[in-house]
Amino acid sequence: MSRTQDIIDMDTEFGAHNYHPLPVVLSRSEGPWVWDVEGNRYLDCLSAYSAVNQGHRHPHIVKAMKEQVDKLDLTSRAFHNDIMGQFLKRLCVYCGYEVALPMNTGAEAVETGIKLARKWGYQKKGIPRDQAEIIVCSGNFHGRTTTIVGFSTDPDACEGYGPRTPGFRIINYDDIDALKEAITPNTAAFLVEPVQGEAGVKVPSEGYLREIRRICTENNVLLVLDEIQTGFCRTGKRFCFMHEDARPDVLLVGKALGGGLYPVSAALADKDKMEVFTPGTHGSTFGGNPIGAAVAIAALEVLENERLDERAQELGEYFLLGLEKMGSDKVKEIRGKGLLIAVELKKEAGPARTYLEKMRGMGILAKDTHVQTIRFAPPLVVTKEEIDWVISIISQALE
Ligand code: IF1
Repeated sequence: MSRTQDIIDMDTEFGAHNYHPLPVVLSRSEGPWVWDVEGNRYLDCLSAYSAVNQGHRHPHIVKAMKEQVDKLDLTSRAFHNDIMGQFLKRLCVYCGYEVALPMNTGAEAVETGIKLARKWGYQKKGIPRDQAEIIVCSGNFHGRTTTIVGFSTDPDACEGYGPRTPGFRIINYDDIDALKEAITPNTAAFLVEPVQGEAGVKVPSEGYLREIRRICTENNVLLVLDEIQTGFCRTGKRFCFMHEDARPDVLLVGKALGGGLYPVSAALADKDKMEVFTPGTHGSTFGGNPIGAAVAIAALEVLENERLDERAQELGEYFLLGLEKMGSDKVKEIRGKGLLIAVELKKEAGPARTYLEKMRGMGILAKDTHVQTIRFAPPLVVTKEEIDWVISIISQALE
């Protein structure tokens, strides 16, 4: 039995079977690269779903984490600690908001956005008690809590977890008229992803974000943008909403805020909205903890110092152009924004997973979504030469 198979067997025996990973066992990482237990090297084209935008084990973030570990660990929010404030200030400045509420996972940031929107709806908009509605989109992915999967349209994510939390109304994505029609006097918020990641990197029509911003303002509805996957430079700007000047009332962030080293998430808003939270009305044991705060400060510093927004923009265009030049007859559509890219295969090409297995054999790790689509989202520190190489492998795999 190989070492790889032994480890996979142990995962399979002792772990719940809620995933079906490629049969590769990773044991080391650096920058855009990862290595398996047999010593094979792969270019990571998933970046842990954009949680590793800064590259694996970025030395600046690792250093900050190690220094913090030697000073102060968890204190809880019952007391102040000497680093959370610096983290929140830095995050607010980076994102352009007055206040942030720190949590840990993306789903918790989304739950925070939902609670904020409902409470704002009752206190500020005057929606009658327990009548608040939040509009969401079909094909959404916002996390896996019971409430969040309750407004999912993906059977894998939501089947068997009913009853669904009431108060959500589902409309088509990228459909302005549907939004206008769905708004009622009881609508507190529109919760949406600026690019739908899990739905297969669905990039909405040009002007969509600008238009939803305008409609929400016009109707006194909060725009809550889930930038957990698209944020922190992935799409070529600090945040995807910046492509269309569509600053949301509530911005939800996670993933790359922890630089791949620690789960850190947050909801950001201005004071007039965030003030609906008062002591005891929301929180978490680990949100704002010193280790996470130190990691997040360093993660933000890397994004700024290395201008990863500009880099994602430039390399994203380069990657897309290279894929288009490849001209494979198996490809139905190539789409993306910045370094969040998808190659959708024609039905007759068979499932994407077959090609992913081939690419793995040639040194690239990527992930399919919805059977027919391969997603490419390498760390933003990847080089042009590495992208050239990735394209040559994709091209060979599709032959
Ligand atoms: C899994 C998908 C990606 C997210 C957006 C909130 C969350 C996510 C836009 C929740 C999380 C992850 C979760 C991960 C797979 C992955 C994913 F395929 F499931 F949809 F990235 F595309 N909003 N996405 O993308 O954040 O609570 O996980 O920190 O296996 O569930 P979380």
